Amino acid sequence: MDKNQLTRLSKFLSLHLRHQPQDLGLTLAEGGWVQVEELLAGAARRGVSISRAELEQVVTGNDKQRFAFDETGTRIRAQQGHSVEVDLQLPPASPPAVLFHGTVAAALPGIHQQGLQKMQRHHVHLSAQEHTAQRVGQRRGQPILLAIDAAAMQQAGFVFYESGNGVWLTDQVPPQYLRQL
Ligand code: HQG
Repeated sequence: MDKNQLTRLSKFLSLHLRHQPQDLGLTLAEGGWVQVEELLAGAARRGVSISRAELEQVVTGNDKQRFAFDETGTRIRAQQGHSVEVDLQLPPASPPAVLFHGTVAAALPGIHQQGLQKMQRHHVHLSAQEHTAQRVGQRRGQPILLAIDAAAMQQAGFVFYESGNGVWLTDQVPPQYLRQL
């Protein structure tokens, strides 16, 4: 597959493994998993023919490691970013002292007032690296970087999770833990 085909397939998988599994006749099991065979059959019914080899290429070649197989290789899931109700069963983890979030100016009034909220997703998404947060912000325009005092949050009892692809997740970030860079 060339790069465009990979991107198209990655978007197709994101749509169905995070947001609309029912469109392919799928239900996400605990942990967000679906049977690979059911996924491929569901896609085929919609006229999207995907081979096992192509699926493996998307999983391993994905720039953000968005998807993962289970240890047996028979199930697949999105590592984060779901909008459907799903418990990813991630264990709480200890974050780096400072985390980053990339956003845009239009979001700042709301963020100053309510802190970072999860919006349509299950968690607020944070990055350990500034440049990653920069890229996330850039999706929406001129990026604005926020630093999060994760150490203070953890001390105050907020719980963090690390997704399989290194995104830090938490329920919310109140304004007092945010600083604009
Ligand atoms: C903003 C992509 C107003 C927040 C990326 C963001 C990431 C508020 C937007 C992942 C707010 C939500 C997540 C408040 C937060 N008032 N605006 N109180 N609180 N916001 O897409 O972090 O390609 O749900 O700043 O690379 O941008 O999907 O979150 O601008 O890793 O794998 O509301 O999605 O990954 O937007 O991105 P999103 P995000 P994938």
